[in-house]
Amino acid sequence: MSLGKENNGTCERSIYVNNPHLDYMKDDILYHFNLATSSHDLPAMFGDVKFVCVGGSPWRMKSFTEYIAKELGLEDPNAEYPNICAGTDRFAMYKIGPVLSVSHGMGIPSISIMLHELIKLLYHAHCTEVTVVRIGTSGGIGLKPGTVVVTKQSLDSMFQPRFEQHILGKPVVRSTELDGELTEELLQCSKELAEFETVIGNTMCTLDFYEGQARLDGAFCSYTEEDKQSYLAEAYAAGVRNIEMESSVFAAMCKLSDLRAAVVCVTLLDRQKGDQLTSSHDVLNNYHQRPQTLVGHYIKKKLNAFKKC
Ligand code: R2B
Ligand code: URA
Repeated sequence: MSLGKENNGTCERSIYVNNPHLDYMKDDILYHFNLATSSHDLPAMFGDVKFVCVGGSPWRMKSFTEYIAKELGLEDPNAEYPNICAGTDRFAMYKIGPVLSVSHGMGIPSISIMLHELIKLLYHAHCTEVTVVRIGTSGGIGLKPGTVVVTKQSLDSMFQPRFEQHILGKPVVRSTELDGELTEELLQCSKELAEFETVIGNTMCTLDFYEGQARLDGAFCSYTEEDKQSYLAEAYAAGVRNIEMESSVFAAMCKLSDLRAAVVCVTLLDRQKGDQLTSSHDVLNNYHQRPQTLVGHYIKKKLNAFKKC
């Protein structure tokens, strides 16, 4: 499918998939969503989607849907929000109006499977003008816990803005560039809300929570506190303000499919001060809601602007 689709004389931004084999498939089974083109009317189910929010936990993605329903005035006290992916426990998916909310589990392999199927779903549903935001948690560097970071660039563990994957046994490097305008719009939303600190910064994406993030509290550790601190200082000098585990492949895959994308993660602790998550359940819960609140405000603002057009 081509990049832009002519529609009533206007060029709408479509979802781009780059796979000639898809054209020859009679059915496309989105196995981890328990959906398929032959058994589900994907355009009817998802054709109106304009915003997709993805996050690690199924529970949090359901709570995001409940929150956004209230914010958009689409709440129905008698309605349950059914998990569209019921029938599989791999991922959970909820929809309210033009907002789709999908869980992706932890780490690059898990989110990458979800994104392949999500991108095909949006493509089969003929969606246009879709914005995708990952809302999540992270460890901060030099920031007060609870600060929200909107990612400027997703960097690998050597502080390069790239995502490397092996395809047919060969390394393929992809760009992790995100949408600069969307990043700035999200920062502006945070200023309007004035509820918590938000910064724009680079995000380091790692393959592991423990050794990959220079923690001293894993089952194995072959470095000293000084080694850890000097690595985190190097990261800070490269503009890294937080560390998480999915942003690189998220940025790379959204860029390949021409999806407007952003990453918004709250920092749960300052990694220069420790490794363990010692804050109370209530404090962590409050932090978890911050990316949701920010993205909720952004969606509401955009939808109000659409209505005025
Ligand atoms: C943030 O938090 C998770 C690890 O606790 C991981 O999915 C991530 O990116
Ligand atoms: N998620 C991460 O990946 N790292 C942290 O330190 C906290 C949350």
